[in-house]
Amino acid sequence: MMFNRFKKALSKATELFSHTKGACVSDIEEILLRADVGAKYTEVILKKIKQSGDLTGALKNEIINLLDLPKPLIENNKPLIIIVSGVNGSGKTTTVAKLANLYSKKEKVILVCADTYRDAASEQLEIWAKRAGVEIVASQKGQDAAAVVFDAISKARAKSIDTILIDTAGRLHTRSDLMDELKKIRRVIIKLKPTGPDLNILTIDANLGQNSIQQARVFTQETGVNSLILTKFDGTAKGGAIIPICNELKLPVLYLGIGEDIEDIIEFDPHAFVEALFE
Ligand SMILES: Nc1nc2c(ncn2[C@@H]2O[C@H](COP(=O)(O)OP(=O)(O)OP(=O)(O)O)[C@@H](O)[C@H]2O)c(=O)[nH]1
Ligand SMILES: [Mg+2]
Repeated sequence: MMFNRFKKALSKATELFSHTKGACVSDIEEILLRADVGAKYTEVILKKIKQSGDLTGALKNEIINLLDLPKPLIENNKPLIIIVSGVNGSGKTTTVAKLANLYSKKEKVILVCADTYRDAASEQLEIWAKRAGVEIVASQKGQDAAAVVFDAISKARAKSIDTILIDTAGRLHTRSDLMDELKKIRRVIIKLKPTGPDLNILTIDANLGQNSIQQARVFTQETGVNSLILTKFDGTAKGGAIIPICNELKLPVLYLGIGEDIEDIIEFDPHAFVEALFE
């Protein structure tokens, strides 16, 4: 079931990788480059597999190795705090909604609207919250986002919430005032929970491929991002960029967004991913 959903969502990338069967090294090189694996990691992979008698098998193993990065350790120190940031339109709101829906099957979750820039950001999140059947801490446009987060965490503690999911406003990594806002939100979280946000997730639109690395690096360095979710994976042929993205940033991919609906998210597992890719 999970495998089939994976296969369907990866169909564009799979189309490319299915041609690796029986291919020679130079064919594989072309496929990797077309999938946006990039020159550096294509070379790394080819070097490793060149001498192998089973090129496809070696290729699969090498890709798994490159994607298998350690996930953040989560201590059982409730409430779990998850914050999602990223550039405009990268899929933050859809992603927090999907996570709320997923986690609420097992625990008590609240959504927090710390996007105080966009018109009707709270209303948009409210609609998702209803679909997921979870509560929301709303906010007003122009409010201090860090103050919203402070209140939300205090409220969540009073209500013994298990997991707090914080949606933030879209921002370009070059806008230092907006990056400062994210830093302030993080400081507020650390004040209430000294270990900081348990998951500090950056959403990346998979269609950007390798172009996303520079902006992701700035988010990571400035705001302590500790994991990634690649969104819109369903529509991209550049899926191979997942290799340079997580290796350059040294960050694990936790989930893939594979559609616009609330259920369209899949936990990332390098083995299942590679099996689906080569189907
Ligand atoms: N196909 C597809 N579309 C997605 C996915 N995730 C989000 N989208 C679409 O991408 C668009 C932007 O999604 P949002 O969740 O609003 O993005 P955002 O990062 O919150 O946007 P801002 O708050 O404006 O920065 C919407 O049209 C979503 O339906 C995905 O995994 N697959
Ligand atoms: Mg949003």
